[in-house]
Amino acid sequence: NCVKTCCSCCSCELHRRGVETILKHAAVLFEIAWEVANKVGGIYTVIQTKARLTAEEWGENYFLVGPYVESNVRTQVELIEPTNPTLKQTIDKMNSSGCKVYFGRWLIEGSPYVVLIDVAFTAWSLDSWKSELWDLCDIGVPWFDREANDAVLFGFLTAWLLGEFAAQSEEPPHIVAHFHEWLAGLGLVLCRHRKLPVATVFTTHATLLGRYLCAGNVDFYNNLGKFNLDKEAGDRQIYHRYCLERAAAHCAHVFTTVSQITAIEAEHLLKRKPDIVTPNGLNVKKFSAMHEFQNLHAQSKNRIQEFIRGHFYGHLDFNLDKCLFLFIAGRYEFSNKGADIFLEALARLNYLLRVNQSDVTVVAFFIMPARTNNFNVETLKGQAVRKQLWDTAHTVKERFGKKLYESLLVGQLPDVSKMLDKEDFTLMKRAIFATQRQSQPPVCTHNMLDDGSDPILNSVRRIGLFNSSSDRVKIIFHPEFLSSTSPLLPMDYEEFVRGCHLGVFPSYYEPWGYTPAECTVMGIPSISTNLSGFGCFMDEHIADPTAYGIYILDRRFRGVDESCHQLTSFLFQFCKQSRRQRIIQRNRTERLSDLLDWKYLGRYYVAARHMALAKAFPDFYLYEPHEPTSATGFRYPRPASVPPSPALSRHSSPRQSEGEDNADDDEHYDEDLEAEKDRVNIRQPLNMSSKTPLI
Ligand code: G6P
Ligand code: 1S3
Repeated sequence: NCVKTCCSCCSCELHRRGVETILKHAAVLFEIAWEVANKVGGIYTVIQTKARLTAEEWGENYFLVGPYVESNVRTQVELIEPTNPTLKQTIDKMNSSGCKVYFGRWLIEGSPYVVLIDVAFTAWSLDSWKSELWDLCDIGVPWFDREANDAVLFGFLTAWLLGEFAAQSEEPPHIVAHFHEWLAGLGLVLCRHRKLPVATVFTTHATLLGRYLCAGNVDFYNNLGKFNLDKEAGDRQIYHRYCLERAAAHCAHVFTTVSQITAIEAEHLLKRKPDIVTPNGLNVKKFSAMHEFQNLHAQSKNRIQEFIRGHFYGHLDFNLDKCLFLFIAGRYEFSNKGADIFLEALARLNYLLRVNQSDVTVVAFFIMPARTNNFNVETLKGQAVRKQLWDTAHTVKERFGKKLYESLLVGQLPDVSKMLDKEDFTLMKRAIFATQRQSQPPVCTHNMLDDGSDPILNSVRRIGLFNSSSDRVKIIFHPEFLSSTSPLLPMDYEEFVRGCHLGVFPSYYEPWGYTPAECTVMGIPSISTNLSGFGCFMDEHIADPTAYGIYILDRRFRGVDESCHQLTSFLFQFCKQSRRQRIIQRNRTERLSDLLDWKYLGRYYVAARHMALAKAFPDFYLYEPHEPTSATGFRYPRPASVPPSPALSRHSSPRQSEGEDNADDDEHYDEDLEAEKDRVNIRQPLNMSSKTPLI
């Protein structure tokens, strides 16, 4: 009966036989996370994008388990009767015992089944479950920590669900339960304590202590092994959460995390070395025409330019065609996400562009949600003025066209001097007068509630980048996530990213970092760091990341000032590129998408599950990882088609000749053809690497 189950390659004989064994034993997979059908943060993206692949692999035997949140269910979930008879009995039994458990299909790609548990409905059990938790493992959860209370309820309820499912099954079932993050971790601890027939996997997407320590002023990476963990957790009032996280990591058959850097962090802070690194993927959309994403860039850029026309009305003394859009986006953790050094580097870039008399203007967007009191008047006025100018131009054009038409109708060429009359000029003058303004274009688009203490605004005040005419670097802080229904910048995040030139994510604490990954699959270059999971992953898999538009900032072996200097140099080099070089670079960036596709990265999840099955059911499964050798390590080569780095093909001066910068846009299609030659087939099993992800 015993079948060897291979590791991570998805296509070898061992893998095939492993999958057959899972099918034969009708193994069932439950994936449990607080962010199932519940968008809170990055874990939602992991679960939501991965669902299709996992549903394809496990079919009817795949169930996601999350909290029931009515507003989410109304918009994202179709509630149905449970399809699996055992699960139906389980849910019926729980519901008749005072729980509220729902079953449905999550309306996302792959339409996976979801089991949603209303934790509030069972809040009456909180005290007894907390005391059971205390008796079991001395973890006391304070009454005021709402999130931890939810974690207790969710943990007991998921363990109940799995236990009931096992009890209802006729044959001893083979269950795999994959738990994400500390909020779901207690369910795993209880499964092990109750000795349920469940193969458990625990994935942490960051460590609690790591996040808290980095947010303070701590030299985190140089002191990883030196922290007094209990004390640090206690000082931050997260000791109970920390205990739940650590217990889950230790009880799991298989412990995983999202990157090598977080694996090292986990080893020190949770005292368990992860068994496998499971990097985060995305669903990569492939266009039938390879240059389609370039067209999308141009379209979205036009829309951002429109916004800029309004925002800078009265101060549009720079050439929009030579304007580069940079952005940083994400959770507002000022120093963890590197907004601090980005601002400093922008100040230095401003100086460099000015002394080099560059004709490039940089607009840097900060998209980080903060507490606000809606848009400010000045920002809204800018868009209204732009609209008025547009309407005026349109009206005059209509009147002009009518006169022209009438003249042609009577067989005469128009008298050009009479085409615009006094009324037209009055209209136009009025519109131009409306664009006069006394103030500078605002840095912030909203009324901030904490204006005086806001870290971005305070840095802007310190470095003095107030969008004045002499500045070559302009700043726009949009303290709210983007939305296509916004009256100001009506674009969703994806459209906005496509329209920008460079994403800048110089994070200090970033277990993975979806933002630069999203840029990559859309063909937009980005800056990340060697302290982010994404940056380290790309560095390992690409021979010359910079040539592909993946700039990796060194924040590990350099001081803050040096990192800032390097960031400035990346930005300045980027500003020196011609349009043609940017187009070539975008083509190369987009070529890396396959590397970030779940179709490739999903295999590490497969490996984790197989490993857990082999540990929990050793009579049925055997896990045999490939020996890592340097020959099996996968690496994108330097691009062969053109000089490897735009830096090498750049001009010695920041001023490009007009001809060069206006290079025929069609030229990038030649590069598209070259791209096919360079494209690396990462689906070939030969290139499958267990080198990095398997620690
Ligand atoms: C894409 C479009 C081109 C456009 C170019 C602008 O490649 O297909 O038509 O000229 O983007 O690139 P830029 O880097 O200047 O925004
Ligand atoms: C975490 O979310 P965050 O932005 O708080 O999980 C994400 C998904 O694994 C990860 O990409 C990110 O780096 C972590 O920090």
